[in-house]
Amino acid sequence: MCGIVGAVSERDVQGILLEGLRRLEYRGYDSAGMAVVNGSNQTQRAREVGKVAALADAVTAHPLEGHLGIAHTRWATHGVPSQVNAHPHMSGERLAIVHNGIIENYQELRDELKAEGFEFTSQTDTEVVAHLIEKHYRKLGKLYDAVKAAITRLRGAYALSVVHADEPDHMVVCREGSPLVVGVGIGENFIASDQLALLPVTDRFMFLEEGDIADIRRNSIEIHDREGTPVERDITRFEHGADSADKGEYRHFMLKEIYEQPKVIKATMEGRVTGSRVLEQALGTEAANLLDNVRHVQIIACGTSYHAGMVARYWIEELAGVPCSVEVASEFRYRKHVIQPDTLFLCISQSGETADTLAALRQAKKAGFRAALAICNVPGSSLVRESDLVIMTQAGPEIGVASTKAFTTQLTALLIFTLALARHNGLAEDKEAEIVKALHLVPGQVSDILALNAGIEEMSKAFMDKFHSLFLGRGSQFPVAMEGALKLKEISYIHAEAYPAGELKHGPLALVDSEMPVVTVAPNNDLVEKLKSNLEEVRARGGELFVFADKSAGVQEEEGIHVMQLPEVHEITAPIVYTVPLQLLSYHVAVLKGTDVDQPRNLAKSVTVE
Ligand code: HGA
Repeated sequence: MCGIVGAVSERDVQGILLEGLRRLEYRGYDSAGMAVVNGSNQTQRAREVGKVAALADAVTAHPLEGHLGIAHTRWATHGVPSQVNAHPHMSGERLAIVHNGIIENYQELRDELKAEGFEFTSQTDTEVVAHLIEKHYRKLGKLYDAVKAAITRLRGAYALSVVHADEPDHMVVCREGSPLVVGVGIGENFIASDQLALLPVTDRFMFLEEGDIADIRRNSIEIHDREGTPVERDITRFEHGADSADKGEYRHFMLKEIYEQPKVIKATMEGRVTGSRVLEQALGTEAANLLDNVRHVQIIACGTSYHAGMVARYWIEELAGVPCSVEVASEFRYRKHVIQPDTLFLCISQSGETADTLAALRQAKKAGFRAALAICNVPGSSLVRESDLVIMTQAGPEIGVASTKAFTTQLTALLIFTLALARHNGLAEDKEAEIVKALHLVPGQVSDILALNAGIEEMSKAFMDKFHSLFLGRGSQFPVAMEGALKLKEISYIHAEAYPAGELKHGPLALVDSEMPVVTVAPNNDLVEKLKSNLEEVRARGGELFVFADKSAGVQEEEGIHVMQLPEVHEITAPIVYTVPLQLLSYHVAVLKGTDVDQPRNLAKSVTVE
């Protein structure tokens, strides 16, 4: 999603803005621009199509000099990537604005403002906000009051930064549904979508909260919350390097990445959902048109991403009522397949360079699929460049070879996609709201699971001397069981097999004895009673069960059944939450066995070979 950066300083801000944009380029790179209020109190603007380098060339040739400025790198949602649609947008010659997000009611506002005489030069939703603020500015005479009044009319998601040449000593910023951080300097202050943009100029940050509006000056930062109450937000210091290439306080990258999940799941939702709705344009300018015409979804992926695709199949068929097939890329690419008309090709890869997935995508593009959608974690990767639509997961760099946060953010992105598709296929508004609300609870629920770490570590001791294990799940928890088994195999080298619980008596039950631990995930859904019978089948054969169960599911700790009670979770979002204890279980088993957790034998990250 787009990146914004802003600065108010005693020094010239052009260089700060450009460097900030370079660092934000992973968030969008179809065009870039900046606006600077110069020494003669004029707003000057430069905008270029393409990467930040094109803007850098333009402003090197014709510098924008001044002490107050805002800048933007765009990933279009409304209006094609072009110079006129690039940010900053202006109303008149003096007010400029950058925006990250989507204004859902932009058409209604645009009609209204047009009728009042405002002239539009772009197709974006953002320009509407520029004119709306200008309209209030003419009445109220203060930029802060104008922004405050204007945002009461906005529906959707936004982070905004606004400057006006009549008030050359400050910018006004606000956020609702899209990220915004204030960088605190000495005699200068900054704002950006992501603190990484500002690391060359400060290491002190204030994270604005939903509904906050802030007045940013060289020597002051004044913040009001949604109710208009003055508030202080804590200043946190960025630990250099702690965020990605450094394990920080953690013993392994994998553990650090497991613990990052609440934050990155939230980041993957940002700008894509409101409190009760999915913003489908966050999937791209062409999303609405495309989703209207999708009659079938073909998911292709490898490894952990394949398991994410398998969960999505349950969601897509249940919520959107659209048939969905899932296949591993290395199989799909080497067989003849029949393509149903109007099939969306959906490929999932953490790195965006997975050789088999890429090859399948390239084939698919020739084979007559309606369009290709990629779910990916690495901006600028081949998969991202070659797909028609992209949903970036915001997991950040994943260093541990065994994927953890990439998986749960893929699930988050897939659920958002499913809801957008489902809306085009008749999903009721209240059902969408129920699921979006449940999705908002996921980061907190994952934190609750992380708090159970010590108990899971204790449980892991029972696996240390075992050679085999079974993982069981039903419905959308079956792929979660598969992912749990894969984690255990990858890092502890214990043979683990996943089965749909109902398949147990069709073969694998023959393997069950006291040497074969059986791990089961049991959320409280309509399959839980059936699952309980499956557990009895195991117990009757002397098998030892390790059950991760919703505390309201009624699974009791007994001889041979170890139960870890988990918080109550909505049935649809349960696969995201239930993955986490299985990650922790594998992690602790691997640590006890002394394997190389982050770089397990024979494996590599980003599988760029067949
Ligand atoms: N809706 C605005 C901003 C898009 C955005 O935030 N993308 O990530 C536009 O289309 O310009």
